[in-house]
Amino acid sequence: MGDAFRNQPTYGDNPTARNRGQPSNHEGHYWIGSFENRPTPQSKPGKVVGDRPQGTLRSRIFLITGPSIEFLVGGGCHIDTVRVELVVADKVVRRATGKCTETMERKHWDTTSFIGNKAYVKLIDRSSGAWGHINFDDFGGDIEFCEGIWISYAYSGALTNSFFVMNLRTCDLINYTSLNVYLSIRACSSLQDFVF
Ligand SMILES: [Ca+2]
Repeated sequence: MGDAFRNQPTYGDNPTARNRGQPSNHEGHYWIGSFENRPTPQSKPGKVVGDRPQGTLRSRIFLITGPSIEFLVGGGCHIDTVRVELVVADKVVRRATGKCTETMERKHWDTTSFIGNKAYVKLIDRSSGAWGHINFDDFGGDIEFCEGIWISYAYSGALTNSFFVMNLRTCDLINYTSLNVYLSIRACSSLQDFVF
């Protein structure tokens, strides 16, 4: 939503490309920075969109599988307007922001009480003022994103065909056929048995 993340992700250490003196400290080739404007290696190094654009960006749904998730965060330091959120059951349960430097630092969140829950991460940029941007990268830890899921067979006295569609955004079962079937499905990478 909004414009702040329209040109993301950003390629390479774009702050250093404009001699900012605050290296991004990103992992790999790309990261997210709502000040930056270098979406491809071919884009001109050092270009920015600046602090003016605002917007939000949310991840796909994932399953929290353990006590810790981690990421790199940088950019602004005003948590009321620029931040990273962890959302579980429609509630914001963790928040983090930067330290008013482009250089990202590693942050850990204790997710012990959310193990087994579906969640997503939301990036917020609701500032057009100084340090009105958020940097984010290398999200990981005890999470598993939903991957393609499906069903292969059903049993209701006799082997029958069954079918369903997994909504990969919500991990929810959104359609199926057959009644009284025993379905063995793989949801969010966790093998689970469902009886309908
Ligand atoms: Ca902004």
